[in-house]
Amino acid sequence: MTRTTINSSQEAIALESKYGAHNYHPLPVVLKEGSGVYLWDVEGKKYYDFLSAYSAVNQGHSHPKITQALIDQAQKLALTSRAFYNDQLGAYEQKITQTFGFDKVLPMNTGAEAVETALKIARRWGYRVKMIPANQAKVIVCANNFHGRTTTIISFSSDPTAQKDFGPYTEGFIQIPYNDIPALAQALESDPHIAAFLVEPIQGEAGVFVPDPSYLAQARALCTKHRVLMIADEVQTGIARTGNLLATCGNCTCVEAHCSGTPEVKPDLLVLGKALSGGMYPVSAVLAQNEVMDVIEPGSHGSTFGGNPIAAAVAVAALEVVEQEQLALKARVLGERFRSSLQRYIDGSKIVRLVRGRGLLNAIVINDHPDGDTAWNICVALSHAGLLAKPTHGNIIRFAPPLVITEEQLDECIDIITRTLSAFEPKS
Ligand code: IF1
Repeated sequence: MTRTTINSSQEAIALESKYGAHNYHPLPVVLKEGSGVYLWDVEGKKYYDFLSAYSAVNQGHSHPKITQALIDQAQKLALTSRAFYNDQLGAYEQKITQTFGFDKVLPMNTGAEAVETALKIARRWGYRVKMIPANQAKVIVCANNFHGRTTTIISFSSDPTAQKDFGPYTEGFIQIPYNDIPALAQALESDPHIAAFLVEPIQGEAGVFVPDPSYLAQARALCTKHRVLMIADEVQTGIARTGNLLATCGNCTCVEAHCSGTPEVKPDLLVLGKALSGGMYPVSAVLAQNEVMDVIEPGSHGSTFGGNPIAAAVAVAALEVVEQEQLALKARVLGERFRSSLQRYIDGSKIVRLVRGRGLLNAIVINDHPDGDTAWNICVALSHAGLLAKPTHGNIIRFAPPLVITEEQLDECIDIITRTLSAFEPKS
């Protein structure tokens, strides 16, 4: 059978519609090439990428250093399974544990796998260290969370679209409101069998909800007080996206002298993914200190591709790019520029309610019903103007460019965004 070549966007869309599961509703843009902050579609139209594959491409599309690491390793040795050692994994494990300040890492592939891994480690720690009775371990989660799409993870989702008709659901989860310390305190006091608290430092999918400045530190203190493991899901907020190496930032060996992180917030389990590989390859990780990670013994967890030589080589290069190009500092400075520029527009706008975020993870809330289509129509108009973004929920548009964006490119994008928004303002 001959290999099909795509000659138009319409052809590509038709093939996906016919042969692909309809588990997404993409914007009608068919991308063919990417470099840095730019993407090109099949017809050669150029775009600024303001989604970064949901913060996986922090280092920019096809970063030369990361791409070269992939090519070099792929031409030597791609996969051995963990039945044997390989010459890349140990160096990567040393790099990532020293970068983020933990004793050990368990390498996986997708973010959801890493979240599942963290839940398994927390439960087993609960039984073997905290001495919770068998099968009684509970994990506290937040409403409006997003941690992936596996059956266990959607079991504690509050999004019907993600959860409905996928039952029966995994038990052992207590859901509390996000950014609500009294609710966390009450949940911790209500049940002696709680093993962990799973939290996103910023709720990305929910609409880039940034919690109160003291939330994570207070949650950390409560978890310590009740001997409950704090699991930070930094799959989307990690790797410099929010203006620090981590949004929790606890005691990592951040190279940024201007780190404004809150050092006292060091989770017991740190979950990373997405930009850990710069978007080049599925790489995720769970990091912990020995007294937690050592509940895992040979045969108790793993995956075919977890810790493979390509993932290891690519992740080392991706972390080096973050350090060498000071992407956390860039995200912090340019994020402040973005929000202050957008705020000046919002002060005179009738269709944009607010802008919020940290670093270069930001969102605007459109003055429309959550089920309205204004945000979608704005994103279609933005694509016509050469900028790609996508609504999260209904009336919220997330803006998350690669962190390698320059100040002048950002200013051009702010101009595109504000000009496009103004076309949707009611005619006074
Ligand atoms: C989709 C959302 C974002 C994540 C956090 C774990 C995972 C994700 C905080 C799982 C993944 C992705 C999944 C992707 C779209 C995107 C997403 F819209 F789904 F919710 F970013 F907000 N923790 N987020 O954000 O990582 O298994 O995907 O590698 O499923 O549509 P994964």
